Amino acid sequence: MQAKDFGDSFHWGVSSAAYQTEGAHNLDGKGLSIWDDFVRQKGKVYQNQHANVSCDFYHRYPEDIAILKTLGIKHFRFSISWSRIFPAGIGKVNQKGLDFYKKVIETCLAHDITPWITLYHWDLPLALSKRGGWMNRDIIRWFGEYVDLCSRKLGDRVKYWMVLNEPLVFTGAGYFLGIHAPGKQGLLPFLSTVHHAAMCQAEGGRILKSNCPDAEIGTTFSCTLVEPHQAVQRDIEASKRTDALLNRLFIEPSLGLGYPVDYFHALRRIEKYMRADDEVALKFDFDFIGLQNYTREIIRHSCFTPYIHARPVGAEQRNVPTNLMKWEVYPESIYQTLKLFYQRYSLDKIIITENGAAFDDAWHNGKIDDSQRQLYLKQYIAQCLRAKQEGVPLAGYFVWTLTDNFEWAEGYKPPFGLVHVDLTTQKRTIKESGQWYGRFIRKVQ
Ligand code: IFM
Repeated sequence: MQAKDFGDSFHWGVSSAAYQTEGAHNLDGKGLSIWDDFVRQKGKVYQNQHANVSCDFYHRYPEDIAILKTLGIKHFRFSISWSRIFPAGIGKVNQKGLDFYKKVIETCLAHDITPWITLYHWDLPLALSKRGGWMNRDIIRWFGEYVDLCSRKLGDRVKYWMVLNEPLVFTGAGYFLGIHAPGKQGLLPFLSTVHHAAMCQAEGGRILKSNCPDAEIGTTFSCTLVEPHQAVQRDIEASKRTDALLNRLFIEPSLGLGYPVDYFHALRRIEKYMRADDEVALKFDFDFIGLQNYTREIIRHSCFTPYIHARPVGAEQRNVPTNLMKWEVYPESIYQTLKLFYQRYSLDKIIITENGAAFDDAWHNGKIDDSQRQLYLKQYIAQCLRAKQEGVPLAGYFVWTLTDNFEWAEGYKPPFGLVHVDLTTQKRTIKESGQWYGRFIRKVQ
């Protein structure tokens, strides 16, 4: 397999996110986000770690972008921190925050690297969370103000935009399970945030399109291959409900198909949050769909799991290869997921906006030998090629992630980066996987 097998116009990149990398959580006028607050609560994050400094991308972006240049990575996906731009979420703009993103964009462009911007990667301004955050329907207006400003101020330099990052994860982990910020739990907080996030997904797309008519507008979804544990009716039905939750919930309303209530009845209660014209307002014709796949889930029926009556059979229990997140390493999941989304929805353009793995890194003579990550990437990329050769309109692939960074509730324990960061000295060391990815996409292998 060679990068050129994907065609000359294929976008090879890396992805990152503001809260996970920037640090400078309270510098230069930035307001706090729900994650700045969540990490202060004892016991929420592994070893009570936080991202107040993290890998200090805020100050070290020139060095990180220079690494991209060295490796020949021409596409860089990063997110904007809403509370760096609007410290209180809406109203007064923090010029220094805007200037920071302008400088990051300028530096990318000066190195011939294309910036891809995600507008929301989970760091809601704390001030808005205190007013109900994603549970408050006013978020559609608040988010609109934020998207409008970013696209007007940065749109002349940025062609590729993504509205939300993995809405199922920030609504599910943050408002149902309570394991991510802001730590809310329950079906109703979850369903209200799902509906408001789906409304913002479409509204954000419309605002971007109107301010930047030549831009390519996308949004991203976490997606997982879901398979029944056994070929019995109860497990098959349980996997359909899980698939509705993991793979259908956010894309279907944007395509005008409504919420997948026929597959997962508990979702019907979402109607309580819907108003007369919402079904139309949920639709937006995205230029591309970002899919983020890491693994598969094997699902069995479970009477004890509320609402969904399904539970995953863990990878460790199945004795299959895993990474440090305890996620199964199953390269075919990306192929199957690409085929599923393409066949189910006839999408015109798909980008893998994230794929990657956390493995321990071994140092040998000053080098980091992370052969497991390298193998993982090779195998997953090969499955992407298989899907592309079978007609899936795959136009890009982004590794999660450039530098090791703050992995949410897991803290810094699972490293995903192509580049190691010593959090004491901030020294960057390119891992063997990073060198390999660079060689691969420079087509000189
Ligand atoms: O680190 C996250 C990222 O923020 C969203 N997608 C999955 C990654 C790995 O867990």
